[in-house]
Amino acid sequence: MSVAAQFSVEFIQCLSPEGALTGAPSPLATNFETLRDLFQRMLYLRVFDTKAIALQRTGKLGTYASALGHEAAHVGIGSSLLPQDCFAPMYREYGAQFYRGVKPRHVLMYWGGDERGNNFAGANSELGALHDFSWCVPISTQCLHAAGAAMAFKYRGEPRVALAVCGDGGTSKSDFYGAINIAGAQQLPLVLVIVNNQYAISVPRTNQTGAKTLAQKGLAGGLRSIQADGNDILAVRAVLDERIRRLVGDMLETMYAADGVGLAATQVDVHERVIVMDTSEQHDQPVVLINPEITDRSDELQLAEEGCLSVPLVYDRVQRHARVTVRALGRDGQAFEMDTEGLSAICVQHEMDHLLGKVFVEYLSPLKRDRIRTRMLKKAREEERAG
Ligand SMILES: Cc1ncc(C[n+]2csc(CCOP(=O)(O)OP(=O)(O)O)c2C)c(N)n1
Repeated sequence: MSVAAQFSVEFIQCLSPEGALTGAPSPLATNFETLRDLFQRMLYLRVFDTKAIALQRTGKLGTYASALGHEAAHVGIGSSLLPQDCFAPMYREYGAQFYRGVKPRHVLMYWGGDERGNNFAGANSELGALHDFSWCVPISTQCLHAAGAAMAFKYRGEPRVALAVCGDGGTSKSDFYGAINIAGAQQLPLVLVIVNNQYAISVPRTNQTGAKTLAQKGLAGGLRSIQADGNDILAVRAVLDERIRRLVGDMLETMYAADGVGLAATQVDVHERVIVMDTSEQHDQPVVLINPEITDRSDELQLAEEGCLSVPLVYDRVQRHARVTVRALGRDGQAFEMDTEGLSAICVQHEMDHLLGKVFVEYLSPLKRDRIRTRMLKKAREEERAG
């Protein structure tokens, strides 16, 4: 008998139930400032949840979906999302939503029967969560809403992801499978997080599905699927940050193989705000910029020749700022600021343009652009003829 295909589901746990490290510490595990912030946010959520339950039990609040025991999962999600991403919650992910501008009073308004608490884009828009969907009680329909948003990001070439959360029970719904299917088929920037609390109201997980793991449902649609200990914030973050780490590794490999000095994620058709560059002579000093932002530009300009892996064999002179300062997260997830000049400054500006969908030839005169277009069409036709 031959085997058509084989799959496995990785399990990530960084902390034992007693809180001890299970292996080598991840970069996040030694970043005490971030750890303190994550712990404070989990504690804040627990305190809020305890109060909300008390209000509900004393008849001062209507239905309330408790987040007890979900703190690490929700705070892990909130801390890994970027502001421009899109979050599609179910009905209890307050710990993630507090990162995005939602306030405890909105939660209490909504569950108290005032729908204005659920209107992030309207009356409360100044508070943030502008890119997010509202709480979604119809089970797993939010997975399709997020898939739609991810489809739009891909179509518009925007470096953003959509992330939806559903429960273990929610994975039994066709909406969930539909989202997985379209995400795999169209390679969408969609992340689906299943928070498995073992029950869908009174129905245990074992009655919900015959699947050994819930993560394997993603494999069926062609998605990379990982299982993590949801009570372990380091594991939750390791999984959610892993996609970026893998992307950075692939991008560096592509850049060095093509003998380039910089590459933006959008050039490899990945809609994330990630840049890799190496302007050192020996090509041995890689720089990784995650979610980069130019914070300062010199008035002085420089004119220099540029080329681009996306427009092969085209070189021309472009005017840029002589020096720029860029702030970003590095490969280890730590924020840093870098002053650049010369080739390094050109590279930062060139790659930042890519993240905005702009290629360096757009700075050239219309005549030059026409000539380049004609040359490229001719080359494409020749390649087509040659098979
Ligand atoms: C379409 C639909 N059917 C039924 C319900 C009623 N309902 C509310 S919560 C729930 C259980 C959901 O379980 P799970 O997805 O595991 O999420 P959990 O609340 O346990 O985190 C159900 C069936 C609903 N909200 N929507």
